[in-house]
Amino acid sequence: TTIEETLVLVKPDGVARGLTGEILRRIEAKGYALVDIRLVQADRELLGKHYEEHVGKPFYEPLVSFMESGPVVAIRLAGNRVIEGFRSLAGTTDPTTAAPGTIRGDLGRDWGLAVQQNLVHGSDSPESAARELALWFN
Ligand code: DAT
Ligand code: MG
Repeated sequence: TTIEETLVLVKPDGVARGLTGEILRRIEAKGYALVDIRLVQADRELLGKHYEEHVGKPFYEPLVSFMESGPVVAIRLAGNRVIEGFRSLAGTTDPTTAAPGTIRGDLGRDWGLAVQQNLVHGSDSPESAARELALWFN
């Protein structure tokens, strides 16, 4: 086994729609351990660092505006290969085509909403996880 930690965010759409409990239920049912959890109103400085890989892309500004539109739930999550495992639980980026059985596939709406309203974030590598956990939990 390879125990890892990852950063999960329930994004503003997930919090506003009252889906935090359902998302946590899926995470806990998988057997992952909640190490720390907090409600955060993120500002542009934090979001700029969090999404530094996307600075300059056409969707960057709308993404940051969306992410600062309301509180997010930040979770430090631990488990065997949890970085890849949580991304599998979350489903692919666009809820329109995310597989059924995943958080984005089952709960993500396709009512003409922008793709950034996809309920959750999960770190994509051990390096990203370490960097992002330091941003949100220090
Ligand atoms: P993921 O969240 O699946 O890791 P990502 O890191 O490529 O996806 O992008 C970060 C977020 O930016 C993603 O959750 C939603 C938004 N996003 C990505 N690609 C987009 C696009 N082509 N148009 C609009 N928003 C996009
Ligand atoms: Mg990403």
